[in-house]
Amino acid sequence: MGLRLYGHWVSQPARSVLWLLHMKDKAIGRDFDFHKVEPMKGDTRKSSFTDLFPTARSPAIHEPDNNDFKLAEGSAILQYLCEKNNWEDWYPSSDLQSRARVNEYLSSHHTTSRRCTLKVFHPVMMSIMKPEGPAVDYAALEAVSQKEANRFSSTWLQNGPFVGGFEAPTIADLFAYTEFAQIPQMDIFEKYDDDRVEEWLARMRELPHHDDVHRSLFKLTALKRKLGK
Ligand SMILES: N[C@@H](CCC(=O)N[C@@H](CS)C(=O)NCC(=O)O)C(=O)O
Repeated sequence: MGLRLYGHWVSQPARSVLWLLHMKDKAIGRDFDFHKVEPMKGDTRKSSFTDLFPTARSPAIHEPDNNDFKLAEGSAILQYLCEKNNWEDWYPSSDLQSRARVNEYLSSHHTTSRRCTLKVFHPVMMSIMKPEGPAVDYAALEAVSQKEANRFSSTWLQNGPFVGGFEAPTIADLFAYTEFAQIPQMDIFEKYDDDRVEEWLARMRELPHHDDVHRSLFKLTALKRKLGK
């Protein structure tokens, strides 16, 4: 088996990678091995993981038959898979500047859109895992999310239907979507104030395999409802 992917379906960057693989008709067990790691249970800090991936973060890939190649970081993995397989529909190469525009988003993602997970998703996740803990301040989480979405809209959705002004989605959209979409998907609030963000989310939901790759998140939302969180 050529490719091993380490990750978890609730992880945003792992979902983005899994979504791309599914849309390229790559199936678990046939085209790649999926190794489930649970960061919340400390799996990414175990030596069995860090010996392979010193960054101690999933998603990560390993190609034992390809110079024993190992790579972490969701955006680097998306770029690598597209370049390796010539998936130019997801990572445009028609001109240098288009690809640079996608790279620009991917670089900015970690200090912008990723806040949706670090500042919003994580506290909600903790409240599900430790239901006896302090109540979540949903109004504060909504304020953070709306601010981040407004910034995303004015920076990336100004010039066209997809991130960076493209007419079709790229790996930048796959990477951004899992951050912004999870918040309404988890009932943290109903919708974004910014219409461009809502329209973009709706376009992305139409992509093949959307529901397949989000199934674990839907289950988590069902658990959150059951706990009254
Ligand atoms: N910059 C990384 C972030 C990856 C990341 O935050 N992974 C989480 C799971 S979603 C993780 O492995 N956390 C382990 C830990 O914090 O110990 C990427 O985009 O792939």
